Amino acid sequence: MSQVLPAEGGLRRVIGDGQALLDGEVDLTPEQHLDLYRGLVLLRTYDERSLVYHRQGRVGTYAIFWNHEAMQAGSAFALESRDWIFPSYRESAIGLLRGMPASTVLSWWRGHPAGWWNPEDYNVASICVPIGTHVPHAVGFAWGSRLKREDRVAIAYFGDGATSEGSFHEGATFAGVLKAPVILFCNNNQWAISTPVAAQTAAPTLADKAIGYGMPGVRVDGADVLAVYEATREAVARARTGEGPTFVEAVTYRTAPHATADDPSIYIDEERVEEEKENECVGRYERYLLRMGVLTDLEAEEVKQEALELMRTAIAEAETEAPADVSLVFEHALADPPASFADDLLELRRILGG
Ligand SMILES: Cc1ncc(C[n+]2csc(CCOP(=O)(O)OP(=O)(O)O)c2C)c(N)n1
Ligand SMILES: [Mg+2]
Repeated sequence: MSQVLPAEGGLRRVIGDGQALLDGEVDLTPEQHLDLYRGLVLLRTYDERSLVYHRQGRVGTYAIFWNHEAMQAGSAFALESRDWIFPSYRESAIGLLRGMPASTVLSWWRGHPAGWWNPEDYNVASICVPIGTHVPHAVGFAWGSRLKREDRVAIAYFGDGATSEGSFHEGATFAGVLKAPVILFCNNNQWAISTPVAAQTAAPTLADKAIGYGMPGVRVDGADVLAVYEATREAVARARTGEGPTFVEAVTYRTAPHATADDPSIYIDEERVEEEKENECVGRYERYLLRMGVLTDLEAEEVKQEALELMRTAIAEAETEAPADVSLVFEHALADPPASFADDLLELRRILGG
């Protein structure tokens, strides 16, 4: 039986602090806990190594997701492999949880065509960079799957800022009206680059928006992987039984810059960042598993070393890809390219010195 504890500020919580705040339990076997932990560590390692690779000039601009791993791993763990994931740039590496090679994701951030995958290979849609435009895609996909009686659920990941976008509103409206089997998963890290969540809505919480679309809104502690898992599992069950969509608001505080090109020191609350780092999601779950006797320090170290090795191999693989020819930019832009593209390509080759 699962046991989800009510938490301060109306956020669902399962993991305690090893002291006064008691641990809850979820309905997972020790093996499942370890699988979830491996996924969490894999995402963390991907993220930390990517920042280093960026500083070394080996990947381009990169959207850091440090301390967002619990939202991603916890929610994805509640899905079946036939369910579809619609990620934003913040969930760029979520495909790793579906067996996508890390070199593919690294190639994406290197701007190389090897970074594109066939969504049907992993049931993971392309990474969406425009804010919120994938919400209607996920809803349409989920509705279509239902019409085809495929028993697939879709999940769309987006940020707090995305809830101000028209496409979020359109997608959520359709989802509610059509009872689409979809989960609208909002990563509320409280910032849209330098715009605080208070500037996105006058509603007390983002979950409050759900009622206007006729769907339940759930709020969870986004750094508590088990609370995220539980909340998403319930949403998945609702979707599968035809009850329709759920809006999940997973709350954290962004501890890293928006992306590698951002300097948050001029707008962010540094004290709050430090607090959040102290309580970051991988350490929290690790300590929980140690308390439960499901994990040992030695096993934790092995999991981390495996993930590091995987990343070392992946970056080496990504770097052995032959450089892509710039003509690809033009060839795949339009089905019927204008004649001027030929001149543009020549000009680009001249600029690049090719
Ligand atoms: C349609 C659109 N408008 C503006 C941008 C520029 N932009 C990139 S990230 C971002 C902030 C998004 O914040 P949020 O939705 O909270 O997601 P987070 O980055 O915090 O995960 C903006 C405005 C964009 N990518 N797409
Ligand atoms: Mg945000």
